[in-house]
Amino acid sequence: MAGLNVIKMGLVSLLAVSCLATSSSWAKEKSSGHPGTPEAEMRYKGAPIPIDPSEAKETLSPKAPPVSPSEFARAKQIFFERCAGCHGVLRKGATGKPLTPDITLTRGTVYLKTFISYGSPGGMPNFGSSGTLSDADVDLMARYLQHEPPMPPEFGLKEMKAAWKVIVPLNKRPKKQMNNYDLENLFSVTLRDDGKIALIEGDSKKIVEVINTGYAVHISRMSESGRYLFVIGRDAKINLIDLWMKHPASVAVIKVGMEARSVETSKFKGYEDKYAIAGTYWPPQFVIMDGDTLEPKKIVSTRGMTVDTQEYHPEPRVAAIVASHEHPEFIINVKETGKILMVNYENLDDLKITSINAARYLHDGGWDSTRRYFMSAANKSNKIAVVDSKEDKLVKLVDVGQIPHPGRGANFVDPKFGPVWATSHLGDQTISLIGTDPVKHKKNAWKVVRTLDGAGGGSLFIKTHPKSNNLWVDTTLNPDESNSQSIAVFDLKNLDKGFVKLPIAKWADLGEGPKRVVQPEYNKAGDEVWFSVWSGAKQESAIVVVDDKTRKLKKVIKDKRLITPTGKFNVYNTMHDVY
Ligand code: DHE
Repeated sequence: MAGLNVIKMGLVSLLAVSCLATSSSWAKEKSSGHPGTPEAEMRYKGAPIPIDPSEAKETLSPKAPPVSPSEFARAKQIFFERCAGCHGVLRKGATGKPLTPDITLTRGTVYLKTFISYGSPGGMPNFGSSGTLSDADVDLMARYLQHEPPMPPEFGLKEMKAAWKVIVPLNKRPKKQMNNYDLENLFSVTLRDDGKIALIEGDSKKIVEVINTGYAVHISRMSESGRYLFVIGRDAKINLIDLWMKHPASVAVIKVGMEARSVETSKFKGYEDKYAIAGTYWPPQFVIMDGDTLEPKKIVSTRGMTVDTQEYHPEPRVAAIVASHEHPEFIINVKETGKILMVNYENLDDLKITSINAARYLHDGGWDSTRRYFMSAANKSNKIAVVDSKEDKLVKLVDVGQIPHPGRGANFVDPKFGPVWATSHLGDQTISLIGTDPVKHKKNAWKVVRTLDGAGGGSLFIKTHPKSNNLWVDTTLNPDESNSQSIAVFDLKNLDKGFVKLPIAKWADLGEGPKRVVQPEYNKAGDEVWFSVWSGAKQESAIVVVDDKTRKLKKVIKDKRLITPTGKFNVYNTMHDVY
C-alpha cells in the first residue's frame, strides 16, 4: 500500500506542477530556472516512478557521509519520486547524468548540495532555490547520493506467474461478437489518474464500458484480429480485454515488473493474435506472452553495452515496441543503450535477436506508410533512426529538431517531395518532414525535406489520416495556455501557408484546470479527429470531436467518468497501424 500512496502523491504533484504553468512564452521558459531544459521537458520526464521504495535493497557505503535509517528511507522516496525518471533507478544515467558513488564521492557533499539547490545548464532543476526541497532535504540528498543506489527487486517468471490470472478461460469465452457495438470504430481511452480505460463508441460517442486497469494506465494496443485489447499501466499491470463479450471485460491479467510503458501483439501472417509482448522500465527486460491468456513464456534482459561508448548499462529501459509486418518479429526500442532489437518469435527456445545500433534515448515511433520502415525517435540525441524491417538493418540516423516526440508520427504525401513521415518536437516549435520513398523519390529519402514552424515547443503528438488533408500538431506541454489549450492544424496541400490554431479547450467549455489538449486520434472513416482536454483528477475534463473536413466542432464528450483522459486508441486504426 505504501507504494501506491507514493505513486498517488507523485502523480498529484506532477499535475500540481502542470497546473503551475503560466502564460510565459516558450522562449522565456527556456531561459528560466533550469537553463538548457525547457520546463515542459522537466515536467514530462520528471514523473515519479511506481516502485515501492521500501522494497529497494539498501547498502550503506562506509566512505560516504552518514545517513540514518529513517533518513535513508526518506531520501529513497524523494529520489524515486523526483530523480529516478531522469537519472535512472540505479543512477547510472538516463537523460540525466550518472550519479553513482564513484562520481558522487569525488564531488563531495558541498558540491552536490550546490548542484541540487541551483540546478545546472545541462537540465538539472533548481530543487533547493525553487523551494521544491527544503535545506534539510537538499543536505540529505547530497549525502544519500554518495551511497550505493538501493536496488529494487528483480521480477522473473516466478513473480510473473504469481501475478498472472486467467479470469475467463478460453473455452468460456464467446465464439462470436456478443454485443452490438461497431467494434472497429470503438475508442479505448486512457483515464490516466483513475487507473481505468473507457470504451467509447465512435458513432454514438457514448461511454459503453469503463474497465479497471493498471495504475496510471498508459497505452492501449489491439490484437491483429481486432478482438483483443491490451492495456498497460505504469505499474506494469496488463489487462487483456475481450471485445466480443456482451460487456467487454478483462479476461486475463498479469504484472510483468514494477514499471512499464509498452505492450504490443504479433501481427505477422500466421501469427495473428498468437503472442503479446511487454517491455518494462524496471526490471529492464521484455517478456513474450501467449496472446489470448497472457501466460508469460520468455523473458529477456536488456542490460548491456551502450551503442556509442560501449560501456555496461545496468538499466536500459524498454520504450516503444512495434510488431513487424515483414517477419515474425517484434521491434524493440532500448532507451539507454540506444539499440533497436528485432526479436524473432518463431522459436522462443532458440530466440534470434538482431541488435541494431541506433542512438541513445530511443523513445517512441511508428511506421512509414508502407509499414516497412520503422521511424524511431532517439529523443535526447535529436535524431530519428530509420530501420528497414525487411532487411533488419539501420537505414539512416536523421538529424531533426530538439527532442523529437512523434507518438507514432504522421504519414502523408508532400506536394513537392512525395511521401513523408513527420515528427513534432518537445524541445522546439518545428515539425520535421522526412522523405520515406527510396524508390520513386530516391533523392529525398531519409532526409528532412521540409521543416514547418508550429505554434511552439512542448509538442507530444502529431496526426493525420490517409483520407485527410489536415495535419494536427498538439503543444500539450507548452507553458503558454494559448498553445497548450489549442491545436495547430496545417493544410497538407498548402504547407507553406502555415497553421491555423483551433481553441479546442475553449470549445470544451470546462471550469478551472490546466485543460491541456493532447493526442489527436482519428475515427475509422478518417473524417473526425478526437482530442483529449486533460485537466486534474478532481477537475472536469472532456473529449472534443472535430469534423476533419470543415475543422468545426462536432461534439464535446463530457461525462463524470472521464477522469484525466489522455491517449485514445481507435480500434481499426490501432489494429492496422493507420496514422
Ligand atoms: Fe507516454 C506512448 C513513455 C509520459 C501519453 N510513452 C509512450 C511510449 C513510451 C512512453 C515508451 C511508446 C509506447 C509504445 O509505442 O510501445 N511516457 C513515457 C514516459 O517515460 C513518460 C515521458 C514519463 C512517465 O512518467 O511515464 C511518458 N505519456 C506520458 C504522459 O505524461 C502522457 C502525455 C499522458 C499519459 O497518459 O500518461 C503520455 N504516451 C502517451 C500516449 C502514448 C504514449 C497517449 C501513445 C501514443 C500513440 O499514439 O501511440
